[in-house]
Amino acid sequence: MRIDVLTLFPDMFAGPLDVSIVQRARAAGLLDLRVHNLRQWTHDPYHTVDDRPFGGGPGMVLKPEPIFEAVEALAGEETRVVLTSPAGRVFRQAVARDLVRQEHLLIVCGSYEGVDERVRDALVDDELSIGDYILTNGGLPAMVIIDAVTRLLPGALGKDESALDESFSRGLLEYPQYTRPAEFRGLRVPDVLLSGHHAEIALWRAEQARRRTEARRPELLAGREHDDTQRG
Ligand code: JCQ
Repeated sequence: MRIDVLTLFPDMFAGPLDVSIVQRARAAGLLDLRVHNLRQWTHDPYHTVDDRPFGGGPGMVLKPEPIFEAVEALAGEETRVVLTSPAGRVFRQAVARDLVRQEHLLIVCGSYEGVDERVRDALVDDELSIGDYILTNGGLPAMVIIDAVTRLLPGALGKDESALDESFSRGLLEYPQYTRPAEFRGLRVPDVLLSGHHAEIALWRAEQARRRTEARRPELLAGREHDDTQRG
């Protein structure tokens, strides 16, 4: 899969995508990631990317011309163009599963300044939010999307990682996990996990996951009755 990113802050992308599973996927040729500075598609001496909003008001707006030129240079017939913004539909695991099917993603990083609406109208296939808060720019949302999508690429996870993933992807929060020692500073691991009774352990974990989900994210349980995508 190829992912291009269009950003005003390409330096942000060094680090998070150079480690762990994403780096391994890049090294293995599963992910071809290319980060581009939007200013590369300006033609004036100041490399202007924004301007004042028509109709007045505070702040600046990202100009359409550099974004149009960049998208036209980078996108092909099969490219899905994504804009990151708090006004988008919420990026969830189901959206990651959908995006990973694409041959090519082009992620346009929005900015707190806002983006000329003609970018949305003419270029953007999908406007995505990673949650209800305002960030300074779309770099972090882009990295979140890239991380979540990359680990779904066939071959990106090792055998153990994939197995773990399946057991956690049933629409519930995780059950509690413990490792050695069985007692640490007087805090004991639940007896059932030390018992060796696999059926009992599975039951205990299912119950813990359900209780924890009920307490912290009840809307996940409510949604599940009508949604068989998370159980298969
Ligand atoms: C993305 N959740 C928060 C901020 C406007 C028009 O585009 C904008 C983009 C941003 C940066 O992204 C976010 C965000 N998901 O703040 C304002």
